[in-house]
Amino acid sequence: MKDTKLETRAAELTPVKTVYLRDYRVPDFLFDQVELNFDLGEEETIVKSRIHVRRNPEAQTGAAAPLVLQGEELALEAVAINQQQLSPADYQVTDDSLTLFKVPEHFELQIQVRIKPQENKALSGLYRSGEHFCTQCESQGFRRITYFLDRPDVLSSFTTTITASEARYPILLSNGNPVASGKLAGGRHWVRWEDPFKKPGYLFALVAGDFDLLEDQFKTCSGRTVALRIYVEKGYREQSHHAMQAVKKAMTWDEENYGREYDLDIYMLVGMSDFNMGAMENKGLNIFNTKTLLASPETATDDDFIYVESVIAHEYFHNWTGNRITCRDWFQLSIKEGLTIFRDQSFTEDTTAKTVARIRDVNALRVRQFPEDAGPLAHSVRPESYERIDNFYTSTVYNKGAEVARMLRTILGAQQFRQAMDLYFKRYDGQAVTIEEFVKVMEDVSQLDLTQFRLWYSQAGTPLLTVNEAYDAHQKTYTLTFEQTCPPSPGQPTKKPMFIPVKMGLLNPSGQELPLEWEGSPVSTPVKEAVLHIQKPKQEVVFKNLDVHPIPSLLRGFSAPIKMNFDYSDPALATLFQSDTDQFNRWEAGQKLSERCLLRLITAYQQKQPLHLSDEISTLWESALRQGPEDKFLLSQMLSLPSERYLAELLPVIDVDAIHAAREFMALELAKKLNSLWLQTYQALHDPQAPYRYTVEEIGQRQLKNLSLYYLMLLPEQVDLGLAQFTAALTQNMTDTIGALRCLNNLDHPARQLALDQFYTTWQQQPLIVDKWLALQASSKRASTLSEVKKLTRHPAFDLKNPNKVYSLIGSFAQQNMHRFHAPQGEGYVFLRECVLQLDQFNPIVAARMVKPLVEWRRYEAKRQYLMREQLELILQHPKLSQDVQELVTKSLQEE
Ligand code: B3K
Ligand code: ZN
Repeated sequence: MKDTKLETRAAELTPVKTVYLRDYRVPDFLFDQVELNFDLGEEETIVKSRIHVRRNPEAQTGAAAPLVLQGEELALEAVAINQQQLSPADYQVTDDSLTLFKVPEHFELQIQVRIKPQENKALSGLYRSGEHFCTQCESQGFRRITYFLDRPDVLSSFTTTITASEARYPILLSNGNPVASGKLAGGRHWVRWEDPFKKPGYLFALVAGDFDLLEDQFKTCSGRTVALRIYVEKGYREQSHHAMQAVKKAMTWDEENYGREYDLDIYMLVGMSDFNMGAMENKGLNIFNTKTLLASPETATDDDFIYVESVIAHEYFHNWTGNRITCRDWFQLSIKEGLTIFRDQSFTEDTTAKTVARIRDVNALRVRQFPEDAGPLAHSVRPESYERIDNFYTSTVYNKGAEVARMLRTILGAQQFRQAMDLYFKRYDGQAVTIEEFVKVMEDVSQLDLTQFRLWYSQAGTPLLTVNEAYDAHQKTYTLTFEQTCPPSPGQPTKKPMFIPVKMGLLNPSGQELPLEWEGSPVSTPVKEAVLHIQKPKQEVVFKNLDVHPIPSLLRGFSAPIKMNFDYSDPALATLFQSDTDQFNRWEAGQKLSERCLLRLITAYQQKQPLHLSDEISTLWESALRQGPEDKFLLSQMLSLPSERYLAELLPVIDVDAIHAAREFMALELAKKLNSLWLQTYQALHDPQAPYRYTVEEIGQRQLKNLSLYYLMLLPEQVDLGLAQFTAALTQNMTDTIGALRCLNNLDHPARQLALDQFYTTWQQQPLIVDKWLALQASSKRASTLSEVKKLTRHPAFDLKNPNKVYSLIGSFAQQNMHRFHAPQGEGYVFLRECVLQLDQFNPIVAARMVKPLVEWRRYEAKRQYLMREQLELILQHPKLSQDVQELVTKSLQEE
């Protein structure tokens, strides 16, 4: 179907320039040294820059090519070359550039601009957060500070001088080390910072204000002492101790696991309340959204504690994978993001609970990345083109990118992978590189041909691997046949077969591992676990000397980011659930069994049949609860049902009502069938007097306890139990407070409002806790949720200008609460469209993130498709639409 209306509208919109990977050219000029001077004022800020420029000897343009700098929202005051002021005839200024027509081979360029950080609500460039100044320059924020070659392959050393009122901004920070400071007339002062490491503009940072400071130090493996400083808003020092522990843990881990030592004498972390993303790895001066930095037992849950630790590790790890070695262009983003996510995931696996960490990462991949890879915005880990790079900080670039790095480790083995990483750091330190160069070190070290493996970077879509078995009792052979396909994605109608590493083992019917011997095995002696290299569209592997028909344990630890089909019998899954030595696959087998029950319930619901759950699962769960793994953290994962969003992925057409009804029914049945066991577990683990301690053991206990409470509170008689836990924990232990409030929140019972009110009254001064309060109400299963969310947008605690508030209220509703967001008459969609358009007027990055739930409209039934599409078209008709939102909406409406 040709959509002329859409085409007409697209023609009316601001023309968007598509950037292609194939158009990459080296920069025409290089900036060796950059001196910046900021004069911070209450109305406006003056930025002066002095840059040593030279023509790039490798430039593909001629010696007469002009110097074209990027710049947005800047008031140009003066430009000089070698101290000679230029006249307006010598240059041209547009909305997004400054072109200097005639420039020498080498010269000093001076520019002066005026900017208005106070009016910057896009939170990109230099802006205000409360009483502080702060920056966010990745990817293209530096051009909102001054005219610059704002691209990651132009690396310069920076000296930054900041001048401001001493009373209002006693602390003035930038990258590197402080080298000089002084006082000026009129109560002003200045500080100069020098960063000895060359960096692109996107890693520049400036922070100014009054802060609380937490200090510590770290002795590196070579014996140097690094000063650690955490700056937080006044009154939050006590909530930053966990972050300090995390920094030291991350620094040690990177030394031990990758041989990476910190390179500056100071490492600074700053918490900001207004921040579009989670955090930013600016050289030596990482800036964090407060939600990824602050945590104390009474204010943060176990999950928050783990999350804070992982984000701190992530930003720290960027110092080597991102800063010392950065990306050549934004298409290579995964070279720093995918790799660094893989590193922070490994850190969390090593420092908390290995299997649980893996389960959580796989769950996130399945519910976020898989739908993205199957939808209208699908792109490869290294995209071929973009309109707005901000739209490519995606789950594909980050999380699938991390899986690709993980597969390389699986294929090479831990030892060779480490050697390859060592070579990567040695070969490319101080450079801006490509994904190709990363793969090359893997090849050089392993001597493997990774040509086919490279498809993981260039081919979008989630491969589907169908596995069939045949046991020959006479020959004692067991044959597995692997067949792979990959669905088409935009711009990629046909796909090539991928290199899929399948880690696996075989169990006998009583759950013991069998020795593996097969033709083509790289080792001659039998092993218990193997990594098969699946590379052909159809491939057979024949295992020998097997006396019994084995149960295969496939794709252990989720060894490749794919979907896999194998027709297990229910008893085979039960055996894997009980006995597999791969803990991840134990969990996976249990999920598969639950998934089967849920799919049957969904069909029954759709056919208006009565819902029924057999005793199979509850029997299995009962024995797990009685004698399952000692690890309670893992057990709590094994006794959790697949999420609604996960189930949605399994259906050809998403039926939100059936999914919700089936899952609620099954949870309630499990609550009833195992009622006394849940209570027993709860009572055994609940001690309201016990102080909070952040240990893996105790996190596991709290998780299992709160899961038991969740099942118990599905039954009306247990309201008091939750209320009692809530009241006892309210000022002491946020994990238990939320554990109880999350359950109360779904009830049509006066206790709900009572608890929510008490929660707000107690914590209204703490913005991050108010965010929890908003998020909870937005994710309530109750029918009135949408009207409550609308009401909350007018609550004094809500602020559309603060991204955390937006993500908590609107994001939780539209992204987490499938059932209520997809209300049958489309009221949720109208609400989201209104929010997106309001947001888009001042913060396009956040607006574009919020529009995503509408983008996958094709996955729903005809009526919802129509209603969602209607809102997307209305968005497109708005007279002032950002390119960020425009790109996503247009792509989502394009013909398949
Ligand atoms: N590199 C930043 C993300 C910046 C996003 C720009 N739109 C945070 C991170 O991944 O560590
Ligand atoms: Zn990152």
